[in-house]
Amino acid sequence: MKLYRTAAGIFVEENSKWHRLASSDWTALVSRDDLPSYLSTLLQSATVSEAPDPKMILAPIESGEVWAAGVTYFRSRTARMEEAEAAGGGTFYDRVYEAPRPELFMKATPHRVVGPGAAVHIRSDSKWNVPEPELALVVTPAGKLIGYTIGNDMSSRDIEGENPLYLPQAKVYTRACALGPCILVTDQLLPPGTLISLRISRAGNVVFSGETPLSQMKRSPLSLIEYLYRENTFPFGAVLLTGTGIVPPDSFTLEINDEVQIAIEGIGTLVNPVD
Ligand code: DO4
Ligand code: MG
Repeated sequence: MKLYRTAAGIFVEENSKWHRLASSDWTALVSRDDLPSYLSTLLQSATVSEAPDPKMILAPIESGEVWAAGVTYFRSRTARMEEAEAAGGGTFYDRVYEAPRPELFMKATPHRVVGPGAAVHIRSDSKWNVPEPELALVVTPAGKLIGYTIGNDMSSRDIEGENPLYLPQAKVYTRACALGPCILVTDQLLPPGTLISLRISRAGNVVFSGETPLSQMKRSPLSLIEYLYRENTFPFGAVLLTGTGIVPPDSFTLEINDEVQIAIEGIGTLVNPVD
């Protein structure tokens, strides 16, 4: 079951049939611990509607916060160790990869997030930028996992590599995060073989592509949620990005007008231009 937030209301897609919900209160819906069963019950008596116009689809967040985990894949650990070596920060990443406590950072508030088709941004004071394709967990105020979406954790690698203390500037700025296109509503874990793939196109040509199965992630979604909710409250819930396992080579940087396409099996594809 997939839940879409759109400019024309909230839609559910199940088995290629679309239903428009009577409620337009997105935050109340994604705050429900029983969302999977609640929607199943609603759909039993819901009438079928037209599919929403894809241009109307919005990011699946209205209130709340986006957080992110880092260095949860070996590929990210190695890329970070290389980029921070000259600054003396090389061993931090190795240590956090091995440590029980994960790296967690605040990524975005809703006004910094874009939805499908809207442009993600590269900082004008950075020369080395990459998208990070990540599985995103949708978590209720009570800390319950109720679904998944796709996240792009846009990152300025030269800024974070210059000094690990610059991480918030490398990660948090206007339009540094894309989410969407929907929430796959389920409280089940995804199969470990689920593939995350990234394709970056420039003037119609693919300039980078890569993929990783979820099984390469070192930490479990539930342990990341447990750490995030320790000593922390989320009155409107949280979206938690789970880290990247796909990093383009060091010679690659995003350019204005590139197109970033991230697909996760079972959820869909998130496409954003870059400006
Ligand atoms: O500490 C750097 C950030 C790591 C990150 O965002 C990732 O691994 O996805
Ligand atoms: Mg990341």
